Amino acid sequence: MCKRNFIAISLLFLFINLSAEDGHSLWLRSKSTGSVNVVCSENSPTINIAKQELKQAWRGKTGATIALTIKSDKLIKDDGFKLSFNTIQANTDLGILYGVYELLRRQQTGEPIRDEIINPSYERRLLNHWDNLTETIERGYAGGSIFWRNGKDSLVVTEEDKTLWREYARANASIGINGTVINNVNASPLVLKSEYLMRVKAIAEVLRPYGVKTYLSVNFSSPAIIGGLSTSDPLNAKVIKWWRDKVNEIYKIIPDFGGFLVKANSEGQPGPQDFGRTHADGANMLADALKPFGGIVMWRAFVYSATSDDRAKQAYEEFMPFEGQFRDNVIIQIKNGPVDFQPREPFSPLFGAMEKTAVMPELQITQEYLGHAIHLVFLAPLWQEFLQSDTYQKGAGSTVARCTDGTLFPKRLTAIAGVSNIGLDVNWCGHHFAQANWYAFGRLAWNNNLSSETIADEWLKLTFYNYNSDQSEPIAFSDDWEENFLNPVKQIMLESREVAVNYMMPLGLHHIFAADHHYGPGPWWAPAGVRRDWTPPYYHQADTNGIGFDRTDKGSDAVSQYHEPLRSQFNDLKTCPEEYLLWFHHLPWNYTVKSGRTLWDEMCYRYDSGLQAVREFQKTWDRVELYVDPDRFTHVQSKLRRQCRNAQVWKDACLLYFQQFSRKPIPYEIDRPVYDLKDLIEMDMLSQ
Ligand code: BDP
Repeated sequence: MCKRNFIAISLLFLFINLSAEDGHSLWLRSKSTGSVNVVCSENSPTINIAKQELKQAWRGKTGATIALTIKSDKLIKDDGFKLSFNTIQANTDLGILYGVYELLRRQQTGEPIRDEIINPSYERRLLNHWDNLTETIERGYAGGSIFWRNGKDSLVVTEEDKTLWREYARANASIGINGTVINNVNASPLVLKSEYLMRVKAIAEVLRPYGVKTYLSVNFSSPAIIGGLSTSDPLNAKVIKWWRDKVNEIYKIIPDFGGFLVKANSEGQPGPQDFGRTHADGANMLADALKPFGGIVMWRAFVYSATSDDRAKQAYEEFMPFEGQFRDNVIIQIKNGPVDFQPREPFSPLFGAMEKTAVMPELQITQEYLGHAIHLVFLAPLWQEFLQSDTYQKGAGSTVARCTDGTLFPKRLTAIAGVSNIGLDVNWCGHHFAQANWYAFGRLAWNNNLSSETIADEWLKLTFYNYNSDQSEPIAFSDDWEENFLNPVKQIMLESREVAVNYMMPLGLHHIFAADHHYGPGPWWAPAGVRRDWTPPYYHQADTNGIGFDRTDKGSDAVSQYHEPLRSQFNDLKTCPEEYLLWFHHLPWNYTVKSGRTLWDEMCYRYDSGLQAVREFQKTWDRVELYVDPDRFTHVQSKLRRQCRNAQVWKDACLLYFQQFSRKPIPYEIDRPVYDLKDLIEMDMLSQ
């Protein structure tokens, strides 16, 4: 930093209130800088929130007038709205609220406000909470559940509960999320018992004014487990009646209930196959019960069996035979990749396959496979890569986004889900930067064409800009702030996913974690008795001849599940994108990659470059100290230190392990490993 800048920053530091922030306010930190007159003839809980938000965070001209108008316009869809300088028009109250949040965001980020109609990409934009009824969260890294408590009074609803749920609903509404599944997909049947439903009702009441609908994950065996029936066979008349009655009971207390999410016949969960029935039988039975009330079924396609030759092929094989057999209020919920939320996967071939059945993407916001709440990994680039992948379903340009958002199939139900990273931690997500992933999911669900850069830019401005203590800082961001904070930190965010891929599993490697924690490396991990498809050697297939999973037409032939020209592109080594090389091919260690290096050398370089990049992130972060309040600064600094140590472990573990097969030296210009493989294996050092 030059001396002039240093003085400027020091002065800035004196005048700006950098008081400690705990992150609880998320991206909603701004307070109004003046008064605004809101003209609106309507009154409803949602409209009242809209008015209040305008008054609370208005940063436009003092004394300006803004009209909120509910008037239908056929160009305004669903929850969309028309924004102009002094009016927000929408078809619904919720559309008005979304318009208000958009206007306020633009005032805060300095984005221009002009006449524009803004419609959401997806009709249903949902979070999925993997929260257990006992307060723990499956794959949750930010404390306990915000919805469920453990112990004696666990079903008593307190004022603190309601405050938290209200803050949660507000944050979701501010980014366009309009639904939430409040319990784990590995669902306890108890949630459907009347006493639990009363808590669900209380949650739904708090979320309702913010336009966030409540949904539940259900256990397919509920009729037998809590209903006392002898079976849960979906074609059995008593079972059908049990579900109908249960659905009636739910809608009586929650009239706008959203519907059910179901994980069936997957990882030990019960499902229709237990009774010789199909996914379509199971989903349709529930759909029929929900239909009269407008409810939907989100039926997950995350299925795989222990005996298959290739887990990546199974969802497609199991679901394609039922194409067109599902009711129109059923939507098949598919994870972005064919295996399981890995740092990088090609898109699941089920996108772009179904013509007559609605399908929806499931993304994972919680960083199960991307460093939990410890690593700074901004996920928008991963999701953007997925949404913009071309499936070629209806020729070139049939991106996943267009196949799922109603563009290519206009009459289908549209939805998108993100597995939440929210918990009881004060900052909600465990890592301040993990909030950016919640934010990014909402923004992409609203507009699946937004760029990662735009999202990062918005989020950083909203989350880190320091307002004067009297909140009077003008809208324009100082050059100095942009140059010294915004741009370098945005760069960290935008690079972070690729960097994580490099230090964890570059070149198409996947699922090489030790054990079930899905945190640290364990390419060797294969204890006796563990399902083969739950062990890394199943995925990397390393031996002295080479490494990688052969999914070409000479191997498992997973490539054939993709449309041409993708099938041939992935199948042919010359055209297979390098980032998917070892996903689709088993290659010799001395295979020459695009850089001209051997595969082994390239792996070494990639692992090392991932580690070096985290070191650079640390330097960049240390340089921005003057722009961040001390609490958030040191919190992130400490997480980055840990991420760096972890990246070192990843690099050493993977290179030293694979070196046993490659039998080649690590290129001498690369920093040497600092750990011994033996210690890494014995200690499972990163078992988070
Ligand atoms: C895997 C998780 C597991 C989930 C499962 C799912 O490890 O905890 O239950 O996905 O999505 O990624 O059902």
